[in-house]
Parts: sequence; structure tokens; C-alpha cells
Amino acid sequence: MTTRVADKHNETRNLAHQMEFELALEFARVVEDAAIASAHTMGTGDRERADHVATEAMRTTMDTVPMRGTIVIGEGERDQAPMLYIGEHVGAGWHDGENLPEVDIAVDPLEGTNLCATGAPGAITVLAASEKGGLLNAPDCYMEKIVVGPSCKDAVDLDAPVKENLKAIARRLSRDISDLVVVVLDRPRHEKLIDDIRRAGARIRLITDGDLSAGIAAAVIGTGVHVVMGSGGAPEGVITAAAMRCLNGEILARLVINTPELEARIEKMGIKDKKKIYTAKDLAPGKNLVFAATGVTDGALMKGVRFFGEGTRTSSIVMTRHSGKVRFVESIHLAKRADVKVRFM
Ligand code: VTB
Repeated sequence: MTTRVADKHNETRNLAHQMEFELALEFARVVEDAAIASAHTMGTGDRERADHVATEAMRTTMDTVPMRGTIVIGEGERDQAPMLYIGEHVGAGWHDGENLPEVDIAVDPLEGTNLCATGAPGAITVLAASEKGGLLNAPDCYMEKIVVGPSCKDAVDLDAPVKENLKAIARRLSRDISDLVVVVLDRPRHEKLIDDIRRAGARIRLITDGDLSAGIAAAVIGTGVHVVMGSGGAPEGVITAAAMRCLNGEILARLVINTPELEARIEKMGIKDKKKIYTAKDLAPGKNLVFAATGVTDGALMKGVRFFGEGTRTSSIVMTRHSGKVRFVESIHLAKRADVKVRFM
């Protein structure tokens, strides 16, 4: 390698590392601010407003992050979404920050808009980031998914009968099928799946929304969730995959292409194998990955936003793949008052 090429190479590598080291806590600020904004709308019954304020807050804080970011999964195409649309440049580095890392970002400003609007548990604000090309540009369609933790990584198969998968999971977790908890989105399309799980003898937790946070819980011991099954959003599948790569879990997934329009769109996107079963590494291939989420309402891993006289308290999880950190971040955002007091836990 010539010196110049070597310098360029090192520089690119350093920028990639810089991304995990320097941006992880920056991204924590982004999801925290979105969570605080949407938590103010908790229980108002207005899911659009909850989503809108989360998106706005996420966008505003994102622009203070020292990076050259591009949204690869966002609120929609440029003509449908005013903010955080696919292809939008975000971050403070686009004007004169050529030394700042270039990163791709997948966002879900409020995962579980209904949950927030009704004050139900499990709403989160979430994003994943990687070096360029590290997150699949998934189409906005449904995706069949199965999400498991590290012990069950290669024990499941998207095409195996439900009972086989549950048997394999139970074996890996050294317990009976009847001890397992399977999380499934409560939808008519899952009628057969739910029936199959019941017949196999496992327990089910039906959720109204939020298969992304359920997926993260499945990859963490002690949450009481062992597997997530069923179809949900494909973009959220990519964000789940980024989390799985940080937690050593697995997601197996396949796009649900069920209309001619969707078929045409998938073709246009250049996806050749429409039946492909994606793994976490296919969905989030990035070497450097940051995953950040904050609880809006209480969940298995994070508490929801709490407002109190002295300020606001948030619980987040911030993870990086390459540098191998899983951080549970409890933040107090102090009110601007001279007499403010901080309480330990
Ligand atoms: C939502 C949401 C999920 O998928 O249900 C969606 O709650 C599935 O779509 O967390 P439908 O509501 O149309 O059934 C997710 O957004 C993510 O996968």
C-alpha cells in the first residue's frame, strides 16, 4: 500500500471506529429527546400527534450530532414525510465536517404510537446507525420474523413447523415447552400461528403493538420473553437486527410480498430473491453498529419517561457491536432552576 492509500485506509477505519466510540452517547441524546417529547402526549389518544412530536424532536437533536448522517430507514419517502425521510441528510457535519464520520441511520421515532397514545406499556423511541451500507434498505412492507436470544441462535428455522421451533428453543433453554413465553402481535393474520403455539403447549403474550422492543427482550436473559414470532414491519426488522448483532441474538426474516404493486416495487429496488430468508447479519451487515432506544412507557427493559418537579428521568439502552458495549443509561434531565436537587435512583 502506498503511504497515501494507507493513510486513506487508516482514516476510513478510524472514522468508522470513531462512529461507535463517539456517537453512541450522542445517539442516546437523540432517542431521549424524542421519548421526552412523545411522553408528554401519553394517553391523549392522538397517535399521529405522538408520532409527530417524537419525529420532530428526534430530527432536531439529530442535527446537533457531529456526523454526516443519511436516513436509510425513516418516516417514508421524501414526498410523503417532511422529516426523517429516506435519503435525508442529518447531522452537524454536512457543511464543513469532512473529518466527521459518514453514517447510515435507521429510525423509528416512536415504535408503538398506539401504546403511547393509550398509555400502554412498551412504547420506545429507537434508532440504529452504521458505517455506510451497514443497514439494509428494507421496503416498507410486512416481514415474517422469528427473534431469539443467543442460546437459540441456530436452533430455529423460519420454515420449520411452529412446534419444532418451540421444541428446539425449549431444549436450548433447558426447560419444557410449557415454560416458554412467545410474544405475538395480536392480529387476525396470526390466528393460525397463535393456534399452533397453543397446540404446542407454549404460553403466549399477545401484544397490540411493538414487536421491536419484544424482540430485544427476547435476546436478554431475565425478561421473561423467549421468542417473538409473526409478521410485523420490515423496517423495524432491520432495527431489530442491529440490536441482535449487538446482543448476539438472531432474527430470521422474509419479506411478505403479497400484491402486484409490492412485487413491482421490490423488483425496482433490485431485490432479486424475493423469498430470501434474511439473518441479522443480512439485515444489518455493518461492522460498526450503534443501537439506541429510550422507553416512552414502561417496558421489559426500560422504564418509561418520568416527569417530576426537579426534571425528567429517562431509561435507555445504548449498544455498540464492534466495541461490544451494552449500556443501560438512566438519565436525569434537570429543570433549569437554581434549587434543583438530584436523587440517587
Ligand atoms: C405494528 C407495530 C409493530 O409492525 O403493528 C406493525 O406495532 C405491524 O403492522 O411493532 P400492522 O399494525 O399493520 O399489523 C410494527 O411496527 C413493527 O414491526
